[in-house]
Amino acid sequence: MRFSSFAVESGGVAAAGGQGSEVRVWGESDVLVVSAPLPGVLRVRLLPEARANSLGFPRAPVKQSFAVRPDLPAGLTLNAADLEDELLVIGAGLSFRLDRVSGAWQVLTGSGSSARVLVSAPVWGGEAPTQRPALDAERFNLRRSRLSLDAPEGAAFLGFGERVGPIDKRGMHLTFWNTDCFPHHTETDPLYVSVPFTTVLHEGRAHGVFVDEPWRMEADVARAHPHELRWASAGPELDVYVLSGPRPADVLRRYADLTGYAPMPPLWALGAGQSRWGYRTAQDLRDVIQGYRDRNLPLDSVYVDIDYMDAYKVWTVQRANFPDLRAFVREAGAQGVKLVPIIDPGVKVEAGYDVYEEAVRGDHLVRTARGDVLVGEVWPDPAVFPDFTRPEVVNWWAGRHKFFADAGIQGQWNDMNEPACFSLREPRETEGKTLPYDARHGNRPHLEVHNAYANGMSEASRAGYAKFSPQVRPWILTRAGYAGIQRHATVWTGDNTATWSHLSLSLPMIQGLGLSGIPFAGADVGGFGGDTTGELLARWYQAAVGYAFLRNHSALGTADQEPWRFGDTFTDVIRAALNLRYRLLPHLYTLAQAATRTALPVMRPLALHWPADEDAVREDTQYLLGEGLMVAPVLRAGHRRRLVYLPAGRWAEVFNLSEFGAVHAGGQHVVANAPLHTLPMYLRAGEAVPVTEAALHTTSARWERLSWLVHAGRDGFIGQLFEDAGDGPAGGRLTRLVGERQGTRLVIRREAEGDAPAFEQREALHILGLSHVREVQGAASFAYEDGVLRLTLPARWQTVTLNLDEEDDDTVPTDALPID
Ligand code: MIG
Repeated sequence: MRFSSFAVESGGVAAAGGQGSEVRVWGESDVLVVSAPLPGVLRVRLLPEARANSLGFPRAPVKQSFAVRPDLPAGLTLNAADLEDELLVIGAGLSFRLDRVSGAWQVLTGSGSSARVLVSAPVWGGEAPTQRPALDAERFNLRRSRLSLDAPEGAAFLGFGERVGPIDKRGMHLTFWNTDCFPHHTETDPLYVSVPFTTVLHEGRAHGVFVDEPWRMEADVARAHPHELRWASAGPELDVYVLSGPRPADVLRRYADLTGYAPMPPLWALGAGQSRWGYRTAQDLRDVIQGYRDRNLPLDSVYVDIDYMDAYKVWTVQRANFPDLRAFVREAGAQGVKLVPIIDPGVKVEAGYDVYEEAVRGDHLVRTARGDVLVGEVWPDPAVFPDFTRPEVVNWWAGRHKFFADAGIQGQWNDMNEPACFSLREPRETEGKTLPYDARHGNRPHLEVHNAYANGMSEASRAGYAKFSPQVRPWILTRAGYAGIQRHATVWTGDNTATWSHLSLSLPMIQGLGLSGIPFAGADVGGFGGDTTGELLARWYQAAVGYAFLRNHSALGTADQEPWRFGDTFTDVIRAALNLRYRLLPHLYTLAQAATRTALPVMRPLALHWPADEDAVREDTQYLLGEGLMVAPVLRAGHRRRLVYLPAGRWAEVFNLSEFGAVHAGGQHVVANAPLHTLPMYLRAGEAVPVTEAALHTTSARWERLSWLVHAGRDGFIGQLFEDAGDGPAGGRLTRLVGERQGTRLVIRREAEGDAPAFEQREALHILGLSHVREVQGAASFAYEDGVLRLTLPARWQTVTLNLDEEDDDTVPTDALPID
């Protein structure tokens, strides 16, 4: 019998059965611990060979997680029952069944005849993934702990962090090892961000599996073995969380309940950014800002890459290039533009350089297996690496941010935090250009904490700005990350290339990050490596209208790719795309705020809202902004039309966020006409989306002019709007616009929670789908234009009532799953 003994523990007191917060099972050598951290979440710690591996057998060692939020409340109560050779544990709305003889286990939802198996591990441990053995797999025992889960026919596996490939990762072999690879290709794995969390869709229902191990891991997603999801970790255990659904949105919410929600970004971070590796001086940036303003192009931020530093020394500025950083930040600010500087982790070794001296004095650095400070080469050469896995080092680094905060900066770009290391003074075994497997972080090997390195660095940045500039919202951009990174930073997808395939790839990559609990993400617009073209750049800006993070960035030595570099035709198309973005900001900001409460990403894959529709689940060339606004950019050179998949419901073509076109029944593909200046969009019946006017930069998220684009369904419609100052402390007003059909009337109400605005909002409604309105009460004016009812509203309106003709019955009910 593999598991001969078990104990139910509550507050450290063990009993042989009954109730407690933890059920621990053990036998000759293995340990398994079940707990229920949150409703709908069961945690199963698997410790094979624990007797040989861990201190305190048959207890499980205390574990510090980089992913789980630090303020997680105490776990829920479990009930355990010993049924001969089977152990049954019930808690958190789930049940866990263990065959004590074989070690096979399952997690189920529901009970009796409605019970469904979510996760099934038919053998204890299981075989290692067989694909692509890593370098030195044997010597470092990279597949030390293993788990095989059933992968039922037809199930789709979403998420897993930052990955190439389609939305469904079934058929892929994935490695969790944050890697700086330039250039990456459409087959490269792994990339910069590792999140061992997947949402499994099966028969229209969702559940989640999260393996909280920062150790190097692999997952074989039904590739080598078509009906198994195999995990392997270089660490001594697998810490598995099973999250119940039934909707993908439930899984994401539970994952964020466990690992934390993203904080609210300032509004300017949703505006347009311009960057380039090659902007060197304050004058370069001044010219860029002027270039935008001269051409009436919206811009909210400029980025400055490594060349601003003095000899690549972090927390320094080369005086000749930036004579007065603070003055420049103020000057850019007067144009509505924020400055975001890059910071790398590598610290130059140089006697007398205060950052280096402090790091050495404070014992803040990563060491070699022998115990010396580890020295490598990055941009600074030689360079040493702060050990961001230790809280005191995070604290020290946070303190360094005073340097930028004092200059009036509130955003930061953290690069190279995989960590990247071009070469080592003393070569040792490793994987990719990073630190050696056996480097030391306190007493942990690099192999254990590599993936979590960026989390500590970004946590420090957020904490630093929060401390030194408490009046504004910090905004941090990171390249690398592990589960939980969403608490600290927005992710950009690193070094893509100026190719059409990378434009296409950006959509499943960003959506995959969203499905990995990271709602704020974006890709370099125009492509980082290689020379872009006017057409590619224009189409990229269109596709990026719904990126949560929109920034044009390119590599040193590539052709200039600011929006005006390819002639007026393309500049005009790009301006139109940027104007769309700025007009959509009320909606995007509302989605951003929703992300901080629901974990639903800004750019949503169709799979989130239509998990039972196979065409929707597999569609990765389109995305949703909210439940009902579909965006279908052109992703191919020369194309002027494209196929668009519309899920169930009725969808109206929307042009330029102001005109409606044909209405299509969903559940089919339609052809969109998309000449160069057009970004195809569709609004679903039952949805209302708030938009404003174009602007050259953001100011406040209290929109003085607001229009609702409404596609009325048979039952009416619903829309949401979040407003606040756009920066500073949290708090604001959430408004629901509700249109409700009551017999032959449609009553439109505005329901607001939170502070009332201290200004007069000028509001209008543009409603499609109501062609027979006879009479309107409560509006300032109304008129029909091409079948669209246009209403202007008096200040502080509350209700508008439309009297409809009986025969107005040409819409069908909405059938989207409600989310909030
Ligand atoms: O070794 O700072 O992904 O955005 O421009 C390259 C220079 C370092 C990689 C980043 C890229 C940035 C570049 N960096």
